[in-house]
This record gives sequence, structure tokens and C-alpha cells, in this order.
Amino acid sequence: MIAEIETLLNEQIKYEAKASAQYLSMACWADTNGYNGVADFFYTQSEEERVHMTKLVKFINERNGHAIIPAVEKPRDDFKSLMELFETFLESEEFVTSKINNIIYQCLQLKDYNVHNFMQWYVAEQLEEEAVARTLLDKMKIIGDDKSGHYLFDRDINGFQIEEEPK
Ligand code: OFO
Repeated sequence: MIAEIETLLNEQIKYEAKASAQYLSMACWADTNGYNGVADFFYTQSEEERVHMTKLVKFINERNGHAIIPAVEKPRDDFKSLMELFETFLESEEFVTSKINNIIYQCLQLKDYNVHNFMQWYVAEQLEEEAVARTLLDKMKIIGDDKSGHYLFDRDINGFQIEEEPK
């Protein structure tokens, strides 16, 4: 594997791990603030990010590279509102998308078409996750501070759960 690409893939492992930890922290916040539906949503998202991370780990190792398991910094847990939670969700997904786009760009520059092909799964996944994050944030903006709106949002959010493509 081209060394520069291996470095980028290892960095991506860190970003997926970071997203997984962030969503677990968001699930904890929701769970302890009475939003059980939102908690379930983020528990599942956290698991999915871990799957994304493991997929990269295996890919690097199978291609004669060396996957490095990173230390994960403490995620945010100081949310003041559901709105902040969903703003953080969208920001996190946008950040990950920008990193994936950079890997795609570098693969094309360095003519690594195998990794380029592998990364298409992540491109599709990000498209879907960003769309869901944006929809949920839009709904939060409509609801604002309305308590019964929050109640209904929490009840219905799992209908927005992102279905993972078969691996
Ligand atoms: Fe890893 O899928 Fe979004 O961040």
C-alpha cells in the first residue's frame, strides 16, 4: 500500500473512533435527560461508527499495511439542549465527509484505484448520514423549545435510523 495512503487511512480510523465515542457520549446525555428514543438512535450510530473503524482496520492489515489503534480524546458531554446535540451530529458528519473526500482526492492523485474503490462505500455512507443529520437538525429548528415537540421527536426519531449497506 502506498505509504501516504496508509497514513490517511490510519488517520481515518481515528476519526471514525472519535465519532463513535462522540455519539456514545451523546447517547448518555440523552439517556440521562429523559430522551430514550434519541439515546437509542445515538447508541446505534456509535456502533455503526465502530463498524466503519473496524472495516478500515481490517482493510489496511489485509493489504500488508499496519493499522494503528489510536487513543481517543474525551468527547463533548456538555450539551445544553437537544438542538446542540443535533448541531454536533451534523458538524461531526461534515467533518468526516471532508476527510473522506480528501482520501478520494489523494487516491486519484497517487493513482491508488484499489483504495479509491474501497472508499466508495464510505462516500455513499456519508451522503446518507449527512442527509439524516441535516433532516433531524431541520426538524429541531422547527420544534424549537416546544416541549411536546421534543416528546414527539424523541418518540419518532428511530424511524430515521440509517440502514447500513451489507458489508
Ligand atoms: Fe463513519 O460514518 Fe459518518 O461519520
